[in-house]
Amino acid sequence: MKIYDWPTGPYPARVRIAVAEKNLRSRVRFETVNLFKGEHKKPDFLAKNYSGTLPVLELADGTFIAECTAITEYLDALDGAPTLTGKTPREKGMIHMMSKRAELEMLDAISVYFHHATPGLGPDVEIYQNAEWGFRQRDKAMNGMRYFNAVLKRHPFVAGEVFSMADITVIGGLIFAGLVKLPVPEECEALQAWYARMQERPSVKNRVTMSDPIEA
Ligand SMILES: N[C@@H](CCC(=O)N[C@@H](CS)C(=O)NCC(=O)O)C(=O)O
Repeated sequence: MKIYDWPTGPYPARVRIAVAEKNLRSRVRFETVNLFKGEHKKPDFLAKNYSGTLPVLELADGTFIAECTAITEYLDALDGAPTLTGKTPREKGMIHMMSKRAELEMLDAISVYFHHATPGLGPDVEIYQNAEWGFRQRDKAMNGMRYFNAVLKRHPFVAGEVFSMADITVIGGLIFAGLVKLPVPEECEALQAWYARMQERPSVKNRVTMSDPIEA
């Protein structure tokens, strides 16, 4: 399998963490697509992913799977023993909901802030910016952090009692928050304590360096 990737990107981080959690590193080859040069908006990349975003998984038969959630679901299903996306219908529903909520309320909102209210990927790539929209999304993301803080006061992981894709999505959000210097509000102690625990997981800690050496 090949993953089109940007090693330090918050969305690619989600898939890198999933690869590590599923012990799939030896079956994956990463290929860097330079976001700051706008390589993800060029026709040959758009032919792989219409949305022009990273990461994208390419299968041996030439199938392209974009969207972190879809890629994670694919990787998790490969060994017939899902650990990230739920085993029972209830777990699957809860994990998908909480992961989507983490995108809507935090990660994607921070992404909009980055692309609209900061220099983002630079003037050659950011051809339309709307700063007011960006700042609104920043405020939405801060409220999202307060929401996940409340969730994590009730149980140890984002979707309940076990680590899942929903945790990975919130981790992606906080990685992005760190990159754009949006601090987690001081009162969000449960979220901060959970994030400190998450950063101790080898899959999270080693997500950037895992790209070398290429083993497969
Ligand atoms: N919904 C997509 C979002 C992916 C995304 O926004 N990826 C970032 C990389 S960190 C990207 O490609 N940004 C470039 C851009 O939006 O121009 C997913 O879950 O995979």
